[in-house]
Amino acid sequence: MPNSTSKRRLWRDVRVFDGLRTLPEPMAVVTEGTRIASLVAMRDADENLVEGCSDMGRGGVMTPGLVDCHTHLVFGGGRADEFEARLEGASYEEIARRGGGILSTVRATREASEEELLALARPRLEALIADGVTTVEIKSGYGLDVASELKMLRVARRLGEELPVRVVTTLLGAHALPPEFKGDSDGYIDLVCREMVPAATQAGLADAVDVFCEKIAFSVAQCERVFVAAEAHGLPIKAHAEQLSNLGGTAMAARHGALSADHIEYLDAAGIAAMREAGSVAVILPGAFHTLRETQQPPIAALRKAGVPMAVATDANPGSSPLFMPTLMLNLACTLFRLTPQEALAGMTAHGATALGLAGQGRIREGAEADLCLWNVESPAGLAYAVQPGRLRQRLFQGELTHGN
Ligand code: DI6
Ligand code: FE
Repeated sequence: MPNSTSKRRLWRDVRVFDGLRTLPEPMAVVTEGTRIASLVAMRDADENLVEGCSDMGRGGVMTPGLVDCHTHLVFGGGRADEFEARLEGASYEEIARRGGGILSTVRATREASEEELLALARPRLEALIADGVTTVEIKSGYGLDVASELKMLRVARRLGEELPVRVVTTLLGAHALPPEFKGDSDGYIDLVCREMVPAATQAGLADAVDVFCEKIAFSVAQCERVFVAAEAHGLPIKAHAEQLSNLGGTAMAARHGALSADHIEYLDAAGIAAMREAGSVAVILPGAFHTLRETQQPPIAALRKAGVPMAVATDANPGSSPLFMPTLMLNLACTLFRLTPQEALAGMTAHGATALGLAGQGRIREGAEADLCLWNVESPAGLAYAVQPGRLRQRLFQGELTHGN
């Protein structure tokens, strides 16, 4: 009997979306241990390939495991009251200015214990996993003091230890101004730079550092100070930028070599040029656009023309995107922003991985990690076309079957 690390599995006659494009012919795919061992056209599959493989069946659409590169999955409390207030006409910014919004989640998150936050986040992450996610980024940003930010990051790390998914953590200390620093946002940025970034680094809890560059959050100059601190600690950076207005945060982040700029509805030509120059990924978040009933579209056609890779993510969070379904984001990215289904899928596989500093992952090719999904859909475009939970037939994480049989 081969042991589990050398076990060979064979899928026949699958349509493969390889992370960048749909392969033209039906394929045979073999995994061995934690890797993809072979990827060959069905008509070239011979006896040698099949030798010693367990038969995983035929048909279906295979994609890399989905990569959700932007989430805020760890939080306490809920914001249904804010949802209702927005439906009655209050704006996201007004609610934030009167101490609701992100700050209401901060209150609930500070009060919750690490165990409570873990118990709350676990089913959210299980929902993403059931919809095909094998890599997820999770941000802090609802603690806004050193102890509470570290508590959130520890929860994110524990989720990755307890569930079959790769978790990448991001310190988002500069998400909002906590009430105890009212009137002293520079003082809070001092705390982020001098205490939070060093503490998260020393504890090994942050894989990257993020900021919210916006009028209701932090200025370009303040965000730049956070990036300088991150660089001093060897951490990559990214930004929530140009979501509600154009401040130029994206161009500044790109000058610092940002992995990504996220939201970017208000991004201008100079920002796009800076991203192209830096090789930053544009992270498109249609769930927040939909939830906030925004009207300013991200500059998709210009990003496409400039060759800036576009990722698509859930932004799953209690305020602006309480939507915990990655394949819904594929649909919204196409319907709201006119991405092609292939672009949306690449955005949640290969380009999502690049946005996390994992360039080369989120692909199906020989030698790649066997993080795979097999779907009951007519074609790869079918994943974006219909919104229908339960289409995941099989899921492999690091070569292990975690869903289906
Ligand atoms: N932009 C977002 O979409 C999330 N954070 C941010 O800076 C929303 C966070 C929230 O409303 O709780
Ligand atoms: Fe976000």
